[in-house]
Amino acid sequence: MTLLECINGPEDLKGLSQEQLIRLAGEIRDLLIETTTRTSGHLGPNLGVVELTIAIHRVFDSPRDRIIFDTGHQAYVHKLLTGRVARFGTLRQRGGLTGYPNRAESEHDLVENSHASTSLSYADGLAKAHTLRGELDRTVVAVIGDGALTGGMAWEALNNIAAAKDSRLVMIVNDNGWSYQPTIGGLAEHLAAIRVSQQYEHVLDYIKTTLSRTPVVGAPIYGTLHGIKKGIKDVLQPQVMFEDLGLKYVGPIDGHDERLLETALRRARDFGGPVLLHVITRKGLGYPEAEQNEIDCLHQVPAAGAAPGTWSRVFGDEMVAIGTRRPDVVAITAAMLYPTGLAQFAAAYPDRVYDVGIAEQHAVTSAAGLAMAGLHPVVAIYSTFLNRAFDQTLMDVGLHRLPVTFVLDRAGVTGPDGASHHGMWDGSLMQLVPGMKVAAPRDARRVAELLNEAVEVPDGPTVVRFPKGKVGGEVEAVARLGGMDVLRTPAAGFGADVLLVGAGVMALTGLEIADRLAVHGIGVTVVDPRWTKPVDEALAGAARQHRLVVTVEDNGRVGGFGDAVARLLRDHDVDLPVKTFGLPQEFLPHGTREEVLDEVGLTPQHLARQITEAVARRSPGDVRETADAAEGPPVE
Ligand SMILES: Cc1ncc(C[n+]2csc(CCOP(=O)(O)OP(=O)(O)O)c2C)c(N)n1
Repeated sequence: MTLLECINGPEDLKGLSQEQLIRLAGEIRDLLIETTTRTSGHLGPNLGVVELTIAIHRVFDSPRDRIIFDTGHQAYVHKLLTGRVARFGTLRQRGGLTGYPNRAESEHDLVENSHASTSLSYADGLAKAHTLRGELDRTVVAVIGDGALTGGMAWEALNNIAAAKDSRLVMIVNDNGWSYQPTIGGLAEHLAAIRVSQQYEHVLDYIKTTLSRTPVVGAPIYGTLHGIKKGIKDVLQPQVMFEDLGLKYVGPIDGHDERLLETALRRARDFGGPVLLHVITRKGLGYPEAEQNEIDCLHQVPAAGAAPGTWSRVFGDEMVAIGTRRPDVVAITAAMLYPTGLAQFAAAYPDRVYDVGIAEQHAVTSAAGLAMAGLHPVVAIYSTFLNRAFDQTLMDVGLHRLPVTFVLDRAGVTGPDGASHHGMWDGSLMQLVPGMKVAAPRDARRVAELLNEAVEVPDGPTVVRFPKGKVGGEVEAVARLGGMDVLRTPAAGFGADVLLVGAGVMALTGLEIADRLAVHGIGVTVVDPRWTKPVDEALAGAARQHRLVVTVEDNGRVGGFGDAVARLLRDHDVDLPVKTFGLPQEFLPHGTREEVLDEVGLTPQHLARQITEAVARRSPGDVRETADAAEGPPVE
């Protein structure tokens, strides 16, 4: 039995010797590597926080003390130390452990949202509540990466935390110099300056060795210690920005020296007010493939880069072509140059790409500025992360009718990252933005086509949204209807029973549905709208020639494309039933994309059954009975 297998909770860590802790760290790293290379997952970040997480759980008393991991992708070690070793092999698998903290899994998990830069705000609120309720024995611990610290929310929180002098709150800045790529921006440079200040480090070493012999007696000692250090910092550059904000700053500390970490954490805990602990770690430590990976230290396995054959890569290739023709086209990424497919554009036009850090709100309003000055920005962002910049999209871009193109990768069900990563909101949110045009390509050829159309729009924002993963085969249109592609008309001898409008890749699902419905004698016209906003008026005329209208989209059902189609038909007094299929408006669990789609009934088989039943209800004699019609669970 390994040492790790004997750890059923944080209390089991407390009696371990220094030598055992080193062994434990090795076992954790082995398991992290063995598991994530098999299941996929965030490897580099977790290898970097092994000692830090051990130290946190030895010093603090979770769950009475509250531990929050910003973003949560680096919480695997925390999972292992809080009773989940036996289940770790199920990581990110359907029904298995989630890839982020999860309240259903453990009382030690508090925040499960995997959108970055929120931890300090949660921590601020928790600590204030503890103060107000007189729970002065509780400490809140927030672990935030230097990447997540580039997000605006983190700074709003710091501003408030600095003023909340009574908050028992320890902010641990886990500084590995990397986000997905090396962290950029003024803050990153500042942290780097602190890190490389050799002279300063030597002095710290001296202080560390001297003071680690000093018994920890709480705030007074800490205050003295802090005073000494601040004095030294004033003499030795660089000047410490955090202290200028009014925050107690401790560091930098070697984040792989477990003993040292414990000492610092105890002092921070006992200080009695907010403390910022600056910890230096190495992303990927203990796995040479990760340590030496120049792209992202194996932030994720398999790599999140835009591999050949993926939607992101198709987009990236087309961006390079557009860039040659259009010198006014520039690109913006929020810390995700490789995953969004912009790396080639950056290589070809290094001065025309802006990595703004994990700062989606800033990315969008900065794009507004670029557009105001005559450029055409393409903001490449994961669908789920655009949520954060909704107001900027609505007011700063939309209201000003600015030509900004949003390329929303990972739209629809994404898979193993779970509820907070499914890109199922943008299709509805974008319907709300006046003047916004939204395109949903069904295949690679349409990515290029629609992206080119989008960057030609001179007087308002556009969106191009596509899913995660590999792009499928190309499907050519058989006819054009307004600005839409007709992919299939009812075969000879079939009536025009159903007008099926499938947004983006769901148009291809529509073709499979049509095949299945043909078995029941139901004639289907399949249309790919290409642009899901505004809805093409030609749909009203086409609908009149059918008996049932069906929409299918890879987005939440509420307020999405289907609802927009139904509204258009009502507005044109088309009195036909409309069935709108999409994702149930719920926080969907993790699993592969196929598993989740199957679970929510967004597959050809489930949908064909629903549609067959709907047609049969209206004209029972027209539907041929087959075994298939009875298969499959009901859909919402
Ligand atoms: C709002 C938001 N934008 C983008 C991401 C994607 N993302 C996940 S982890 C990460 C990098 C985080 O870097 P850092 O906080 O330094 O942690 P590290 O992985 O280096 O430990 C990014 C950009 C996200 N989770 N949330």
